[in-house]
Amino acid sequence: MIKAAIVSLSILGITIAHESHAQSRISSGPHQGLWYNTLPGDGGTQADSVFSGISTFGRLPYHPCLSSDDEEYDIAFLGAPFDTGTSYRPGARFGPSGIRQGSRRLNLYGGYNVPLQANPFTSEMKILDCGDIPVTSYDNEWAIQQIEEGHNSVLMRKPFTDADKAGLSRAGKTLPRVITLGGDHTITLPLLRSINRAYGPVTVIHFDSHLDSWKPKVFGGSPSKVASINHGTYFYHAAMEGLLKNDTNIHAGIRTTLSGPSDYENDGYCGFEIVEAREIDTIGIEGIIRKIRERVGTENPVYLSIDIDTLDPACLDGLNFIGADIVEVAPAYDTNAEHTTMAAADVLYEVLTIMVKGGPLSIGGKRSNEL
Ligand SMILES: *[C@@H]1O[C@H](CO)[C@@H](O)[C@H](O)[C@H]1NC(C)=O
Ligand SMILES: [Mn+2]
Repeated sequence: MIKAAIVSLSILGITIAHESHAQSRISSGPHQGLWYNTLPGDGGTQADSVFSGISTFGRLPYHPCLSSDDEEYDIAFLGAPFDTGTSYRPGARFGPSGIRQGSRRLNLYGGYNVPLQANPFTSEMKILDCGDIPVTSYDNEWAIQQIEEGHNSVLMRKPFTDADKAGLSRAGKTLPRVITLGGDHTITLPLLRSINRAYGPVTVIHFDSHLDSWKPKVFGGSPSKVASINHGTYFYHAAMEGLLKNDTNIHAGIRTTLSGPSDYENDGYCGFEIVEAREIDTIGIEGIIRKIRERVGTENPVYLSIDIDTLDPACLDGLNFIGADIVEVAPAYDTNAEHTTMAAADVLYEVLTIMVKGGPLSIGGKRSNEL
């Protein structure tokens, strides 16, 4: 569906045709006809090829949401360039810009997702790239607070499409969805704190090869309170803070070494079930999908967190996703061919399509297309 609502302004004799979020182009003057743009999102740059223009996620329009709230949206991409919670190789502070670079070609042919039978770039839902949360790299405690407040500011706004107003549910608050570009995995703690302020405890699906629920004394040694919050422990803190709905959360793709079997016990205490990577050989992909679906149910508000070391959650269409992140993309260790950033962008394209198919959120975080 092509977006309607073309607003024409006449300013000093110049006519600007502005299509609300799909595309814009030079429509008058001596160069009319010289430029063209047939891509379904161009970041407002009027670039006519995937290799030109300023990078936004999927060439979506950019709006600096943290400095201005005069643009509404249903789904916002938001960068969290933080990597000082990393145990081994830092560099994910460059993840947001890397993923945007890797996402340039997502809608080269129009963006229609064949298996999911939807085009997230041409739906009635409005999707923006809100830029990055400014995050200090000198003070983790401060940075984590910046991420929580930055995310919460973008989350707690009236969405472009009010699913409740359309009579789809009782009156109440309806929120946009935020997809966060990390950042190392530590960011999921402040993101869940922000989500908690909107939804209370949520269900988490976590794609990763590592548990990330380690007790601080096991992972990192915990010499201080600040050090105890890192990319191996944030789920432990999230569970202890009551941010997770116990017994509904699940990891998929686990293939980590442990300090011992007690790490799995502690993980269960934190509220998770585990799908190990090797289960692909026993129960297969279908079995894994079934296990995840049975664990989370179709009604719980689900937060999706994807560590780039596991891939492709596209089979999870139909769940009630209220937000997501992708983390640990460190372009410095990528190949020159940008394989990792492109893979990250592709994964988010699947997530975005699933969210768009669910429709705008309604009260309590229910997707309106399922009501
Ligand atoms: C979560 O549920 C599990 C399994 O029922 C239980 O063993 C564990 O103590 C619970 N965790 C918390 C933090 O309440
Ligand atoms: Mn992780």
